Amino acid sequence: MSRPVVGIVMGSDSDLPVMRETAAVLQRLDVPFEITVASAHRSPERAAEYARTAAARGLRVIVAAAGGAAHLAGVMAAHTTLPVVGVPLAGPTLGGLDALLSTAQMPPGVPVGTMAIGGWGAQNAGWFAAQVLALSDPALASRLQEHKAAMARAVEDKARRVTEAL
Ligand code: RP5
Repeated sequence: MSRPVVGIVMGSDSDLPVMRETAAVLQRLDVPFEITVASAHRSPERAAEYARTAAARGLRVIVAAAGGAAHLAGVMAAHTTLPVVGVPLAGPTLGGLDALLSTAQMPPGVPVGTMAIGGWGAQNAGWFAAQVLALSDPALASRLQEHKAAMARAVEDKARRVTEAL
């Protein structure tokens, strides 16, 4: 098993059903990752320590997901210069808009690359992390290229089926 290069960190284990989607994309692309729980509010020391030690442990991208007042990705970005990808998750109210704004509205100098709310964002966090890693991994770049070609073929098939349905 290769050393993880992507770290997925979630505010709670209740975020796992959505964040499995990031894991699935990384598994599909054969990108080694780790996944854990750390909370910006409930375990601030653990969260800071995770980010501070991430680069030395071999991680190259951090994906941070949280719901509500979602400060986890921002805390990651505060403690590392690795690229941080934020995934805002929907809580019981506000549909994730709270988490989207908390994750995206970072002050200058401390960026979080913020994805869409929920499952789309979780999937794209995987694709985005892979695209960052592909800058120095030609084999991964080629797998990403194959994926783009497959998506384009799928659209062609849909267009043909729509035409044939009428
Ligand atoms: C956030 O609060 C977590 O990321 C989660 O989305 C939400 C609820 O957490 P639990 O109460 O389910 O642990 O910090």
